[in-house]
Amino acid sequence: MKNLNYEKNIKIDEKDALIIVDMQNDFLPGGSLPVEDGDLIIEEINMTAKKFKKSGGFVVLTQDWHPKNHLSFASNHQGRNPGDEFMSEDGAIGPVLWPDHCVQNTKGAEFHKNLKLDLSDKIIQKGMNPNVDSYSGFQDNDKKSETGLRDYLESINIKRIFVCGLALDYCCYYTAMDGVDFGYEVYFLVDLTRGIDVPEGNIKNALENMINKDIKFANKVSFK
Ligand code: VGL
Ligand code: ZN
Repeated sequence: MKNLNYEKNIKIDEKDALIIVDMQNDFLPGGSLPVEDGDLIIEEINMTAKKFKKSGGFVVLTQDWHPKNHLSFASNHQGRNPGDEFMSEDGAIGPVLWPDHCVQNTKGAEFHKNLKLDLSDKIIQKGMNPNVDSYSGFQDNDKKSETGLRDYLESINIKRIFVCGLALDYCCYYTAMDGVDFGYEVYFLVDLTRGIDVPEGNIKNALENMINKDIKFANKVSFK
């Protein structure tokens, strides 16, 4: 893989939005679908959110918000286990089945207690249709319905989005890719994500696809 090239001297203004993806208990250590070291990015995400607010930018949280009967859960398929390969024809579910996670109104679906919710301007929930998963913060996996994120960003005249949170190779990745398709200049905050890497090699693939999509990469030292 090519080395990631980090942008420098980014100055945040009122046309910029930080998209903090799925920083929920179930994706953090101790949760049902924990992303390794996911907790290590919380403080830096808070600092970055503060920077956006101070500079006139916006902060959006996404929240995975599934009904109990969601078909991405292995428990809703006879004889299947979390991690089993599963791909529905229209891409609505897959490429693997998950443990039950982020079930509506459970502790696991709540944002981590250390995440500074008062810095956020908007919460976008996704994954409510039991038959379709929604990795992207913008739309369902089958691309048939949107979450409201695009409408919100349009209403406040956002031109650039900065993606961070969990997980790098699922919800962050799909959010970033859709961001490009929906006309935004997209920055991926690599330090402020952690990945699942299921199936193996998934993180590498995601990064390569984002490079090829002309998504820009940023880290701690990228901001002015
Ligand atoms: C996610 C798998 C299932 C994520 C959500 O937030 O990356 N991954 N649901
Ligand atoms: Zn989910």
